[in-house]
Amino acid sequence: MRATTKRIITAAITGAVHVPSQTPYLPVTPDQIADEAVRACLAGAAVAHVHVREPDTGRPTCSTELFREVASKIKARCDIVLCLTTGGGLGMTLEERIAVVPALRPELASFNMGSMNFALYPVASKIKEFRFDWEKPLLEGTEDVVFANTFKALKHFCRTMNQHGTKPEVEVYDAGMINNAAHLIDLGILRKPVHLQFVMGILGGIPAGVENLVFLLETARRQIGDFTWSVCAAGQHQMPMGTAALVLGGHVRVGLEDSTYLSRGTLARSNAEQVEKIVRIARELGLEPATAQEARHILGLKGLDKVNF
Ligand code: KMH
Ligand code: ZN
Repeated sequence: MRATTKRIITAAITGAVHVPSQTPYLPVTPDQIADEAVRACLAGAAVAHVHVREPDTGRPTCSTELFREVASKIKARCDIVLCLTTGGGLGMTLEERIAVVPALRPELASFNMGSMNFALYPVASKIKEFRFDWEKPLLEGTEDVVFANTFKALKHFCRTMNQHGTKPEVEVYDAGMINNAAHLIDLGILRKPVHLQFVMGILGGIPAGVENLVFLLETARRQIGDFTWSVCAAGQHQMPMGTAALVLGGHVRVGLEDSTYLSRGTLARSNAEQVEKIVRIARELGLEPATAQEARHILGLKGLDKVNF
């Protein structure tokens, strides 16, 4: 069989990792987040991974009202697949994080496959001036934070997604999380075919690197069998690891959630700029960005007519 040349490009629009003081281009208000997602779609993204922030301060939140506002604004303007976060942000409870799934019944939602240190504190000392008083304590506090996703929580999140027809996008930050996913598959809770997002280069997770990506892929093939997969990598690793994913037959995520830069020393002015760059790279490799409809087919999603926003 001929391998498909279509690759799903996800744009992770704003996240909960970066703070507004790192870049003036980080979208914060519902209109900014929606505009960025629509522009990313026009540039070739088939999926927008969405977090929301308090409009006045840029602080990450998981308000279902804000999610609804953003999601409906995007849906009114384009057919991009929305992958809503259930990772949320630091300090959010499990119930707060999962609430968006029953409320909006999205096609796709992130599903963080285990607990880990999730450390952002080295960034704090690099920021000269903070615009908001929540930013420094939040970054520094990650020296003593565990991003908790116990098996009990994983089962609850996955069952909730199953109940609402939301496909889990399995976020894998390290090899042990593949083991966790295989366990949930064995229990019949996580349904195949699974979609894995390998998240590389987080302090607390696996370092970014081609050898490590190959190791994750081989481990997943042994443990899970067939699956679809994508790569996102933090900071300077974003484009090189995205390119490696394309070469190895995977899909790719870019976006300001993972890197505020377009290239060394140059801030990305929008998510669309990063999408355009990875589209250029893909085309040089003889690959084409999948449309949102093609992404729905590849991932086996329920369709935009079945969401609740
Ligand atoms: N922030 C990324 C490192 C989520 O939103 O659930 C991973 C992520 C997880 O996107
Ligand atoms: Zn995210």
